Amino acid sequence: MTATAATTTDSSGHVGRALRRREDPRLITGRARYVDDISLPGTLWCAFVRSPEAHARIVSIDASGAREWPGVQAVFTGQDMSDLAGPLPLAWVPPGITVNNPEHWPLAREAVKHVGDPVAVVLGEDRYAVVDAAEQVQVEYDPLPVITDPEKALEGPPYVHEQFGTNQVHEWSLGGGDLEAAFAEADVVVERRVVNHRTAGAPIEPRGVLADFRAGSLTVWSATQVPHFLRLFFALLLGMSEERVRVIAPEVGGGFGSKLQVYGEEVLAAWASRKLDRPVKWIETRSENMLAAHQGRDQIAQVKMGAKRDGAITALHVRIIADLGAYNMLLTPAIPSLGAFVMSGCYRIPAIRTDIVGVFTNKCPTDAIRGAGRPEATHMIEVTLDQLAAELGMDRLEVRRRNFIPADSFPAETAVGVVYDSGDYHKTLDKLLEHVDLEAFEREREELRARGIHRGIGFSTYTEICGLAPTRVVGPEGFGNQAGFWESAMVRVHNTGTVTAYTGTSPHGQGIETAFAQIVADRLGVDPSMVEVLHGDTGTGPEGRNTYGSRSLAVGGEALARCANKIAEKAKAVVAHNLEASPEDIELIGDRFAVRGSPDKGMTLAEVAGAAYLNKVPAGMEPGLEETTFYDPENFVFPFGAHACVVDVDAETGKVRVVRYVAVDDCGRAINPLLIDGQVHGGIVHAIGQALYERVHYDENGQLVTGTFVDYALPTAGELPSFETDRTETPTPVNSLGAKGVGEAGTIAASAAVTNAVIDALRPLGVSYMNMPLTPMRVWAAIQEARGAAPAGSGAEGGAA
Ligand code: MCN
Repeated sequence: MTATAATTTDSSGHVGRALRRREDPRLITGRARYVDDISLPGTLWCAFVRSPEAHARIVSIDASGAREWPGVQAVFTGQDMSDLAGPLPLAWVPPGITVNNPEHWPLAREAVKHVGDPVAVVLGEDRYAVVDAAEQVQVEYDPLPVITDPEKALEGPPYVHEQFGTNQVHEWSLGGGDLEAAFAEADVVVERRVVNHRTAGAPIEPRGVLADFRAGSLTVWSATQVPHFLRLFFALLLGMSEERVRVIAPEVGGGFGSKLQVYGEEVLAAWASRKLDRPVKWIETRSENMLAAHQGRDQIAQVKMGAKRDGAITALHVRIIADLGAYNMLLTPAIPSLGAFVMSGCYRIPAIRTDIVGVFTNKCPTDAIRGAGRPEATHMIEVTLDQLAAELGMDRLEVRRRNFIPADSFPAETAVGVVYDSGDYHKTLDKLLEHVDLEAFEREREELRARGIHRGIGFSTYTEICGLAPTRVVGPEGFGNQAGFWESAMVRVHNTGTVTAYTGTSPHGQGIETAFAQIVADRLGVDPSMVEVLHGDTGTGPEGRNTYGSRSLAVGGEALARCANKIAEKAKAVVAHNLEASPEDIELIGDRFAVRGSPDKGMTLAEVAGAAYLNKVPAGMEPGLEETTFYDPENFVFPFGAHACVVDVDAETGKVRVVRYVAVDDCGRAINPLLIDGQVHGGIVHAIGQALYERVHYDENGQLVTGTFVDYALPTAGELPSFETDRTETPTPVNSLGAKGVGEAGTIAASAAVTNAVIDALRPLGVSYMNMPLTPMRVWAAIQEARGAAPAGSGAEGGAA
């Protein structure tokens, strides 16, 4: 699915080379080990009884039928878990504000708040019998009024959680500059309602957990992005000490943010294993995943942008209503805030303000889904910027160029006080236009129009904030987490000179094992095949902070680079000691630590290790060759890029076809271009999916209408063109690798490019604005509305749900 430009960025060393993913052979030959592949003798299987009601009081639960079912060992309800030390965690709250936070238990206790809320669990010997048994559990519900529309929810009752007397979860603002004066200065102000609808994580593998409490210790295998977080919360909630808890994330099967969570099902499995003294396993079905794994986006934004006649943006004000669903989960209320930090996009905007209101509704909770707040922000900015250009009668790219933060002004502080590390936005846009011949496009467009085909092109230029850390910003003194944010690494050189590298990140599809081996190999003078990269097991390497927010490379990779540097430094001292030279004179040349000027005089890593383990080291130095590093960066990193999308719209049916997609991204120094392309591809698909097909939809009774992949339309290769990717490399000064993140870039950029392309195609028909998802029905309705054939509001603005 690709046409890729550069494959190699550096002629020396392994970093920069497009090495194939070492993960893939096991994945594509079925040799990878997922949770479901792990079997322990005596395991009990779980099946959850989930609420069919969106909001109801639990009157009674009669589990007698299930208890009598063959092979059933236990049935538990919420009341049975009263020994849990506390409810499920909300770990990150924007500082200085009040967040209404209802208790959220693994099994609902008195009332259910959304369809799929678990009320009971059946445990038994047989995987399938427990599902049948769960159907025997009789739950009497007393239905309560349901609210699903977040705007109505803010107006008054019914309340999702009666005790707060409101559906508002929280209010939070971030701004800088004199907004009122900046709008007064503007010649033109555009205002649009930008709806970013709810999506699902839809990982390849649903969730799964196997918990084994044995002789006072708990081992849990879980399809999670955050094994270290799970260990902490298992310990806290079960009243155990952390060293007695080990969490392993084997092959995870993708997460896309939806496995950055401490789920009730995980806690329940651990709790039940201890209670019953048996291993406990739960493998989620796809429809359960659609019902009960956290979802994402779901924001309605009123976006107001002011500019001078020459296109200079003076002000941006965004008011977001974020539908957070029925509960706060690990990071729920913090997610919309992440967008606020980059609401300037690539532009110099003197005054800016984001006001966020979080709202409870009777839906599954939202939390981080790939991009988490930043796709929403980019969509708001880039779609509104096109609207502004139309209002000004200016070229869309010209308005962008007019406002780009110039390359020579980095590090650049935005109006909200965020400091962008490095950037060259003109360069990525120039490179994009090398691939997209706009004159040829216009000629083609005219020809197609004559044949009744409406072709459009849309652009999106973006920057994002990633590399989650540093503690000074996201820790207790900053944005309000209880924990520090850094990453760890450990490098062990074995007697034979092979290397084991441990990372505190926990990849689940990104290809980190390949990239991290490249980084370590270069620093130690070995081939990447000699470096084994281990991750996702709290029982092995040091404490870790895991994978999300495109942090693994920029934070975890840098930690590993620094750790390998420590090994290299020790190696130099050992070589100097053994060859009677000065450590300053030892340098790594190819595969040898050699004496400068005498390349024949040197030692390979294997020889260094041999000496180090024989204690042939300088006086006072410890034997062995193993180091640990914790790295807490000074700043985030800010990747950027320019994307273009070409679409054809069939005005008769409203069907949109993506004809071409070109992406030029800059994630600083490219460690492995092949991995970057893979990430960009996946990210773009994610966003095209949202723009055109995917939508989690609840009806007004809170019933999930899109509970399967038949109704929740994930795009397949059949709907997509071959992507064209290229890149520029603007190193970050934040880390020694010069690398920024890329795992979310495509998702962050692409929905605006697609939306702008569709609007561009439809402008001649009188359609000037549309909200996602741009389904045939909605596009058709917008065309009818523009033709005066349908009432206003039938299509273009889109609903809230
Ligand atoms: N990379 C590189 N050079 C760079 C930057 C990154 O070679 N300058 C490579 C890295 O080595 C890594 C990949 O690109 O193999 C992504 O790295 P990074 O941007 O650090 O992102 P993370 O590894 O932290 O991954 C998290 C990110 C997020 S937040 C989501 S959500 C997401 C994503 O990655 N979920 C994914 N990509 C995914 N890919 C798969 N297959 N499955 C998911 O669930």
